[in-house]
Amino acid sequence: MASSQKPATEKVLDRILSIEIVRVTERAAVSAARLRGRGNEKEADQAAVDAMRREMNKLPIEGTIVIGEGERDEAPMLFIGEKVGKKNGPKVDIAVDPLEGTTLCAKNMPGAIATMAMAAGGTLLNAPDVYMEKIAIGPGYPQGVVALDAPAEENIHALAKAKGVKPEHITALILDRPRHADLVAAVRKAGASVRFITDGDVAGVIHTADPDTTGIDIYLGIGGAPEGVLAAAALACIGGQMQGRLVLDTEEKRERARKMGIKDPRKTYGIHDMVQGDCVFSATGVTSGSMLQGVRFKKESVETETVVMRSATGTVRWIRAEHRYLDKFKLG
Ligand code: VTB
Repeated sequence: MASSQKPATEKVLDRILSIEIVRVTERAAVSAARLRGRGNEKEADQAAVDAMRREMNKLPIEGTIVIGEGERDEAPMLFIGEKVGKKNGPKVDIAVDPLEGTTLCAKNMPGAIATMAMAAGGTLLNAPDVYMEKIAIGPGYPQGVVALDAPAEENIHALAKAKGVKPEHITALILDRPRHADLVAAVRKAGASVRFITDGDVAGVIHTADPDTTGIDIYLGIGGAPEGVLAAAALACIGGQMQGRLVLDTEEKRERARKMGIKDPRKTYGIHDMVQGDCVFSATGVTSGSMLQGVRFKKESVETETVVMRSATGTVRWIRAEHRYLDKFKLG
């Protein structure tokens, strides 16, 4: 579609938000980074939430949190349904993970990020905080070359064939969890290599977009649904394929999903089922990882690194910021 034909919301989203959103994840990352390595996941998360909310409320948007820190009564801030922004701009849906990898931050291990995505109002999947089965690969493959419901061996072989390599040259990224024992065995049986992560599957999925740099060809396994929607927003910007399915294995979870408008609890979501409209995605490093450098506190400045992406153009910007007027990071 030519840009002149795009709906008004898209243009407004494009114009104001791709830099504004960077400020939001930068602030959250700096606040969390102050609490790196202190062993207190909750406190670090709360600091990121508070900072993110403060910044978000300065944006000229009429925002609704659709992926947040929990459902209303259990989360004091950035809960699902919370309205954010100055309420003088476009209606947008917002997905946040103010501190993705709270454990990584509390232990000062690689890969904690502050992340969010914003899309035209009513276009992001409203998912409860449950698990999601996920499969993702980068751009450049025929549509449907891998599938969530295909056996792992079949997916590895199909991917290897499409890439023009032997399965030995395929690497799968998987969360290191006991629930993945069979999956890991199947991937290895197919001849592929497994790289584990302890947390952080938003970045994990994004790694598939650039296998030459990351060494990751495919992401497989069960992680958080909120992280799944955020990862889908990133892939909506940079390309690739992803499928996800909510794990709604109890009546209570199915009821929560129903209340959010999910009619088919077994639905397989593609990227554009999770992110239907124009979107922007931003992530700032908290601790240094394979995707982003963490926050650096220097004597007179604070350095952050952020990746920000826009689906309208597929532009990916890496923003290394040196912040000198540090008052902005103070509370209040
Ligand atoms: C993943 C990972 C997150 O949760 O989504 C994971 O990306 C899934 O939950 O960083 P379990 O830890 O229960 O397996 C995190 O580890 C934390 O939100």
